[in-house]
Amino acid sequence: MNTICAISTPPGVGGIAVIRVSGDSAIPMVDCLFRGKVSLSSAMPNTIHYGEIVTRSGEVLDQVLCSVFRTPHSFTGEDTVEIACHGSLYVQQAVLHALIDNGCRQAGPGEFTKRAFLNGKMDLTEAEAVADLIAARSKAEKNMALAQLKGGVSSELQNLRQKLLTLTSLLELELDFADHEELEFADRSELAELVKTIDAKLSALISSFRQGNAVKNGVPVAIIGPTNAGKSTLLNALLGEERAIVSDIPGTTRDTIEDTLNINGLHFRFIDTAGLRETDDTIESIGIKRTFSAAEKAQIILYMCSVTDPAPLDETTATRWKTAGKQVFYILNKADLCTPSGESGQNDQAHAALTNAQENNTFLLSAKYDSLEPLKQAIYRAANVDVESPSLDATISSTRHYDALVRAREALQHVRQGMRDGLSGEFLSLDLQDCLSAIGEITGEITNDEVLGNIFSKFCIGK
Ligand SMILES: Nc1nc2c(ncn2[C@@H]2O[C@H](COP(=O)(O)OP(=O)(O)OP(=O)(O)O)[C@@H](O)[C@H]2O)c(=O)[nH]1
Ligand SMILES: [Mg+2]
Repeated sequence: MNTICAISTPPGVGGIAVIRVSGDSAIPMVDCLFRGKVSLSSAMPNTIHYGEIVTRSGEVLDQVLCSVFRTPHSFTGEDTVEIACHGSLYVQQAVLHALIDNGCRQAGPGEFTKRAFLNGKMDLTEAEAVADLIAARSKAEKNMALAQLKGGVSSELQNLRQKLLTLTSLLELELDFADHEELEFADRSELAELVKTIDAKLSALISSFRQGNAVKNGVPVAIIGPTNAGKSTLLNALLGEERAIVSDIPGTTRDTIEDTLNINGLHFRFIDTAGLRETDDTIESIGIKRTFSAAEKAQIILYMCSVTDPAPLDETTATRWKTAGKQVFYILNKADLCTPSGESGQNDQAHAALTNAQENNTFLLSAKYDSLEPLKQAIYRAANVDVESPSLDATISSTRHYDALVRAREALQHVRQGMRDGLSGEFLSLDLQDCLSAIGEITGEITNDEVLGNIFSKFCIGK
């Protein structure tokens, strides 16, 4: 059964619901159930028609609007009807059943988008962008998915592909004239330049993954420090809710606690952790191990201690985090307990020491009483993602793309090495083919059922 149908709006009651039907018989199948001024079979493409849906047994199910699209000018590239009915659960299900009784098949997850891909309406990166757009929770995610849907990533890859094809054809031309050694179509230094350019492009795409991944999954920010510093208080204040238990008993937080926050249209994952201290308690020790593991995974670390008990971060750890490319902020909490300057030499000294050592990355604040807006803005800047930036247009955010690009670059490295070793064009073009096919996997020029099944099974039904 080639004509598929599904409820495309979210499950549940709503103002309206949309049921999508696509395939060779989509228009006549809906037409059998439709009573309106004109029959849908004679309707012009891209028109909307008011009428009733009536079952074969004569039950009027609803008053609806049917949008009619004809191949190839529809999302799937096939004849399509979208039925907008009232969003009652009964009506939605009854219309769906009436369509199935009429010979339609219930669509699987992502089947409409899969058809759009198979019918050449979009390449695989654009099809994946549809799922990303549906899942977008922040402006940055939306911008990135929309750019990919509009072909931002595809066009970068097409450019690369074109360059690789030029390179391959130059080498192959040389092979054709292998007997005439005096003919040099593929000037080695020009080729080397071209390979260098392609390599730079591949590297740029590969390194955009860090940013793309952060946008898609949320930038991880770990709150770390000694017990009782006020880490859980900070998490709650940032989120504006009592997410973590706060108490003056050291060691209150035993496990990592994670929640998300949108700052300026970018998604952040804040992770509160078990306070650091020497302990014999087995469970607390496990919690502290998790604290270090959260630090390893974080992109930004908020190292927090209290002015009443300053405990600067040890140099070795600070260096390790920074070397790993993490942004570290030092937060001296409970500023409300700071005595006026001069009266409490200990507090002032601690603050001065931290400030001098850590330059602008130190905040003296009260998680309990102060506005955290300056800290939030500093965290946003540290993420180094400009939500409005056009650089998001060609940003890789999918592990599948990243993996294929790394393979493409590896193949290209072999070409570079081969050229340095003076290998013949024959061998070089084998590696070039590997590079081309890795890129072809991303856009879907080279694919198989397993890969497609894997991609589209993650979609929702109705898309
Ligand atoms: N005066 C003052 N007290 C604070 C401030 N922030 C936190 N506290 C208090 O400090 C105590 C410890 O706070 P928590 O947020 O539980 O500290 P924590 O770092 O999560 O502690 P552990 O989970 O044990 O590692 C609580 O009594 C808080 O009310 C602050 O800015 N000013
Ligand atoms: Mg805590």
